[in-house]
Amino acid sequence: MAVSDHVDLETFMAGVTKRNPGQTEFIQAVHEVAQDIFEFMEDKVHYHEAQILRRMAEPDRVISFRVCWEDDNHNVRVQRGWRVQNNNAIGPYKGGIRFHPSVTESVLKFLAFEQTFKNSLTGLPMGGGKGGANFNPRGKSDAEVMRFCQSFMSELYRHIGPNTDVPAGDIGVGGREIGYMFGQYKRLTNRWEGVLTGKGQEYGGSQMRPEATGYGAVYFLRNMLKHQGMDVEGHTAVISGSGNVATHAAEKITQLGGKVLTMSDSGGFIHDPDGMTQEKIDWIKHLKTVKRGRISEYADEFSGATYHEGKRPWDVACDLALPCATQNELNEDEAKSLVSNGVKGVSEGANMPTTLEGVKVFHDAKIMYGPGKAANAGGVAVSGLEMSQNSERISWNSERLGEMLTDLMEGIHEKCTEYGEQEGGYVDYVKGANIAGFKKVADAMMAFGVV
Ligand code: NDP
Ligand code: 2IT
Repeated sequence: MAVSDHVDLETFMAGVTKRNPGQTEFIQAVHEVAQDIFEFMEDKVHYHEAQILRRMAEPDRVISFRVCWEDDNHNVRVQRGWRVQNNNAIGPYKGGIRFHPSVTESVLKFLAFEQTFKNSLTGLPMGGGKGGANFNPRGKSDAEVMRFCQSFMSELYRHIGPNTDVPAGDIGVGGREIGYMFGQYKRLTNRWEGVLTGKGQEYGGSQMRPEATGYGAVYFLRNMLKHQGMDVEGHTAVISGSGNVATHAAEKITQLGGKVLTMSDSGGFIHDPDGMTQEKIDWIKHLKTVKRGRISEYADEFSGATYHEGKRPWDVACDLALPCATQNELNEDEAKSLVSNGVKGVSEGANMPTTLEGVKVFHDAKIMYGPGKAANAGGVAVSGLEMSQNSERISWNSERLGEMLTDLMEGIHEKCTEYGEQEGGYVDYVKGANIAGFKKVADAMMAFGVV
């Protein structure tokens, strides 16, 4: 069959849209990848004939289940849980679990699809998966969260395993939830094994895992800046979110001599023109993980800081922007605002935080733009290292893991430039990440034949 006989991008996307009605986030994520892969596959008939991209955009399986639990007032509550096992060509399914009221099958399918490319980029043997539930941890007691996690794991445990599928944290799932879920898995199976990552240090967790995503996103930004002869030092940064990824990104920017001006949550953002210090960042970590408070409280605590209710931080002038909260939190107008205020580099700690239109604005303006699947891969990379340590029954120290994380992020940056460097030196990191991530998984799938 001649190459021209194969479906084009438009026909391919029409099929994806038809087969996944209403799943806007999933369709968006596939579209962003397909644009680059169709160009890359133009002269590669074998990928077309094997329908490789179509197969990658069809999860191996989607498991959906009921999660019942009892709240503190003895009301029976019912949530929906999922695990999307997207692709295990290059290793066991691997990816986080998200507890948030906005979780739908579409959201988890997009995340599992993205994870497949991200995990491939790390160079470690991990396939792509994602799970979660439409459970809202906000305002719940520890006991309620524990009962929910136990009920969630009572179904999930039969679908996962250290060589099958290894979940971790994501939005609404941190050390506390991983602890409850690991405890339930162990109780149900009578096996201690590395079935989850992001575990506590006392029971097989890895040093540097809590820091890895945020630090990694800053290392990726530093690599992009270095490639153009620049550095983080002396630059201002606007960060969204105030969870695991955002606080560790803020910490690393600050350590490298940058000045963090903002943080946010779903209620609004705080602007601190004096910039953050380690002390202020530690205060936010405590606020969010122990007190479980709101970012608005920052403006009451630190003079000079202001709170902007219901707003996102992208109109604040800055050199660097790090969206670290959630998907589609930075749109076309906000991207334009960043560009007109002189932003130099954007590194995504979150998954797909910038809309397709926003990404186009950055590319047209030739802004250094690191997409989540490359920039935030440090988290899952250190999860991969946690799996290795669990299998070998050893623990590496944080110094060694810190070096490994730095090297892994440098390796990902190199892969992106290999496939993304344009004439004149501008790097299209989206294209680079998509093609490099795709190639490894595609070639593994080719080796397996039609399965
Ligand atoms: P956390 O739960 O620790 O923090 C999430 C933060 O984002 C909170 O500040 C939360 O505010 C905010 N947020 C969540 N949903 C929304 C929303 N709909 N609108 C506005 N703000 C929102 O999660 P993480 O820091 O772990 O995750 C943040 C992002 O990073 C996600 O996109 C995740 O997929 C991605 N990521 C995480 C990795 C990890 O290792 N944890 C690895 C790679 C990517 P509020 O408290 O108001 O809900
Ligand atoms: O989006 C992500 O990469 C994560 N939430 C981390 C996944 C993991 O398995 O560590």
